[in-house]
Amino acid sequence: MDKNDVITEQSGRAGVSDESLYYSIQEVSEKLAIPIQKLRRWDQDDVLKAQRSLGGHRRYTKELIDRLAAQSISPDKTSKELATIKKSLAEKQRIIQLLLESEHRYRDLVETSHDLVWTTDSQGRFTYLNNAAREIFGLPPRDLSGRCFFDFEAGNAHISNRRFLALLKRGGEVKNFLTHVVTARGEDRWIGINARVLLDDNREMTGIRGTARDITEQHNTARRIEHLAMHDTLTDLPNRIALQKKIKEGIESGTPGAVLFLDIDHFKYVNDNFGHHTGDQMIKGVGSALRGMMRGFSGELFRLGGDEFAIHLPGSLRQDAIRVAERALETVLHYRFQPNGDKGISNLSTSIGIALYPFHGADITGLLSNVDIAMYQAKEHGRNRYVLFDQGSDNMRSTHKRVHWAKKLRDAIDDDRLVLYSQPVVRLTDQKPVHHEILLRIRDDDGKIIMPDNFIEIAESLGLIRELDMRVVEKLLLYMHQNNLMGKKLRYFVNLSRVSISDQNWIKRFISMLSISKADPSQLVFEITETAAMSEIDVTLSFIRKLKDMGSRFALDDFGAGFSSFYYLKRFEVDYLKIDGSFIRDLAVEESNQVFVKALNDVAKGMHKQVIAEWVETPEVLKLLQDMGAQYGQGYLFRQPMPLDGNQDYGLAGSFSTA
Ligand code: G
Ligand code: G
Ligand code: MN
Repeated sequence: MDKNDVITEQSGRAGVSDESLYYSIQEVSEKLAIPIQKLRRWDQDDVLKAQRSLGGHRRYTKELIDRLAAQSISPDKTSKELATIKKSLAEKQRIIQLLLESEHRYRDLVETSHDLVWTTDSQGRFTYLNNAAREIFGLPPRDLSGRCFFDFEAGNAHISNRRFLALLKRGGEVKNFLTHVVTARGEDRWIGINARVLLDDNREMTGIRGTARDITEQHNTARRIEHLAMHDTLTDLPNRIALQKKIKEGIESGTPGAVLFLDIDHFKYVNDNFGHHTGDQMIKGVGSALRGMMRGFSGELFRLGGDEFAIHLPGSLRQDAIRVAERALETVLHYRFQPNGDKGISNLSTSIGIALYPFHGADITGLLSNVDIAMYQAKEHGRNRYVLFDQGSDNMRSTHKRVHWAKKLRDAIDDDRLVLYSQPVVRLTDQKPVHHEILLRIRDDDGKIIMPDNFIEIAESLGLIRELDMRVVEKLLLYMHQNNLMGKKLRYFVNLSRVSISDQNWIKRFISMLSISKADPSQLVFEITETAAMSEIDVTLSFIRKLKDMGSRFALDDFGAGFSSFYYLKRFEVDYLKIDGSFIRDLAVEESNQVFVKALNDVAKGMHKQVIAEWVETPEVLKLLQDMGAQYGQGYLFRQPMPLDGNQDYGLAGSFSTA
């Protein structure tokens, strides 16, 4: 090897540049009387570090080795004592070298770190900062000495900074503390700080040391995601989730507050007649009008979806809430909407419900459902008004019930939780099931079966019965199809509400549904209650005629419960009369009922209508009916209503209990 090879270590430190200044490991071993093996280990362990030649051989500076050799004693005079000295010397050497190296490494790391490394005195004034200070404070480290974090705090960051100091003093250490600073150049920075208190021997605080990192980007991303989750994209107003969060905070704060629900009146009209885009524009417009209005109040506006807005007034009572509601009514009333070039849609109005917490609900669900109810009341009372929730009002209660059921029924329809039950209609002579009546039930969220007397009336008043009736027939047809029951002699009796059969649109849909289904309409018998049929005779008659033309049959349900039925009986052209159960159940003990039922049966026969006696519960009643010559019966004696699906066995053994 050329003795003048110039070698530079990769690290950049000077390597062996002139071989004449170095000893080889053999030479050192001789001079210091230390085995080569040991020298190698010392080198590895940084006890006595060698440099390297181009060929990779260890080289030791002559100067150092000579100095060491001069201090050491020749090998033949080696005593234990001397060995100890040598050892301690080597140890010292090792420590010095380690310190040098680690200091070096440490400096490198600190100076080039993207993280800010800082120390302060006991007053929090910077005593050291690395170069990252430029990024975080916009100033070089030297310009920052003597200053402190608080000099750069942004907005209300001083509040959190006080907390930071308190935490630090209490715990001695703080990790990932988030604070907001403004750089010397005026830029926003979010920084995360780790800090540790420095103590002297007396455990007095001498300063603080720590790191800090610019996390502006992560912070902004997190905030953007949070914003998206908490805001409505159309209006950029906070959304329902945000409202719930705020109300929760309000309730938990222990101070009362108010929540307003605003629902634009007849928004559906705008949407249907001008298109969804225009609808959206209008929502945006109303939203910004309301937002403008809210500048005069200390509260927050939310968009819940569709045409629904909400206002949260933390710390407000009834008076404030009413004032805001009145202003909101005016604002919407005066708002003029101009869909691109079209003439403005004026006369917008809104209905507002108000509820106060904790008075009208101390939990979110209760409170929101009460605001909802108050809003529905405002609609019912003619719109363009506000209604304050009132626990004691009957109106409110009935609205509550309606809102509750409206939701429940819609959910049941959407989730397909309508369950069909069936009860056989038997021939009384031999009690053989010949037909079936379909009876609707709803499976509740928790699996419980809800009986129709809980919901039919409400479904009628909400108009939802139309959907229920339609679904029941659809489900029945599907069942008949899947079980190969189409084209059989079996007839299914289905109850239809007068609300359904007096709606021309519904009739159209119903007939088209029947035609598409390829069902044989003659397998269907529609039951209409006597009273219902009477209330709108013309409508009922036209419906009956249409379906009879298709082959379906009709039954007059609950017959006898109404009046003047005989007179109309002829005109109705129904095929069956179902004698109201209240006359049948006690037939054996109520003689007057026997007379009545006998008369009904005779008249019906004379008119060529078939009679079905409802609620046959005992063998005595059965016997009486047989004696009268009544044809059909239905009742618990034969079988209780059972789920249609588990119904293949038409026998009488009814182990089901449904009532
Ligand atoms: O099923 P019972 O099982 O409790 O029925 C109670 C009432 O509910 C009956 O008067 C019946 O007419 C009505 N009803 C049951 N199912 C339906 C249905 O599918 N549609 C309508 N409109 N009424 C039904
Ligand atoms: O549609 P209509 O109102 O006819 O419905 C018949 C109702 O009578 C259903 O609620 C059904 O569950 C119920 N029912 C059927 N058989 C009997 C019975 O024998 N006794 C009594 N009390 N109710 C019955
Ligand atoms: Mn019925």
